[in-house]
Amino acid sequence: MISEAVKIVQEYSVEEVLQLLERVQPLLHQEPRLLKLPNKPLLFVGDTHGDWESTQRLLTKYWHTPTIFVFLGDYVDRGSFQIENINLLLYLKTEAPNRLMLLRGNHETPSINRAYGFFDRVQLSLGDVITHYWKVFRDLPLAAISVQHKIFAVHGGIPETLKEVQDIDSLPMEIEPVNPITFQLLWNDPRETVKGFGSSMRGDRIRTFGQDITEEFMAKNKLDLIVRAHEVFPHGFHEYFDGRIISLFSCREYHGPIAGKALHVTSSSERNLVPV
Ligand SMILES: [Mn+2]
Repeated sequence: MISEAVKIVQEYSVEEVLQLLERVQPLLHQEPRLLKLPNKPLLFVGDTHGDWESTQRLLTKYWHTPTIFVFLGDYVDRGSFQIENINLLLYLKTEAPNRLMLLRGNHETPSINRAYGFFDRVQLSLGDVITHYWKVFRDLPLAAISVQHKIFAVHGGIPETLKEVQDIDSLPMEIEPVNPITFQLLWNDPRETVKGFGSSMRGDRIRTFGQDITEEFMAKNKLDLIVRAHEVFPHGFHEYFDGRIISLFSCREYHGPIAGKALHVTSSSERNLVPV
């Protein structure tokens, strides 16, 4: 299945890419902004940034199992196979919408695509179709929750002004996220040294958050774990706050080699970091 999908995506014409984007957009549009994950084993995948070999390896490894894939965003920009990477994931979404969940990362936005390569790459290889990708990115869900495994999944982190986790469901679908809650879901970072919310080197509208915020959020929402991405670690993962948050990075190359990791959660909620 995966090797067939890879072949299909490799041979796409511009017309076929447009058809794919038109097929997948309504599918994503009808998903809730806060996905409820099914009662199944889960594989969480961090940033892939155009490293579609990493994506293929993980898909191949678990596709024949009952595992549901939860990709945490940042599919495009930077790597060599950005278009192939996002097209493969979107194609599989159309073929098996319940097998993989695609969350939005901060790189699935126009301003970041203009700065980090996806805009130029699309313009060069496909012509004037970037706005069709942006409509698809607008409709990607923003977070996911597993009641059974007690896991919350998001690209960045906990937003400062989020009152109830259910409020994520009523966030607007924006091509360029302006809503501060949406923006911070995609951008915020946990920090061991921060109490409450703190400033971020990444920018004015972005916040860092400490263990106190994390514990409060988790208690309120009956969670055991937050899985997020958004930061590079040489070993592909980092545990924050005594393992309350696991941060994943799933590329095998990023200014040098990376031992990319994904997180597999079994039906009995056992957690295993798996190499990409
Ligand atoms: Mn990111």
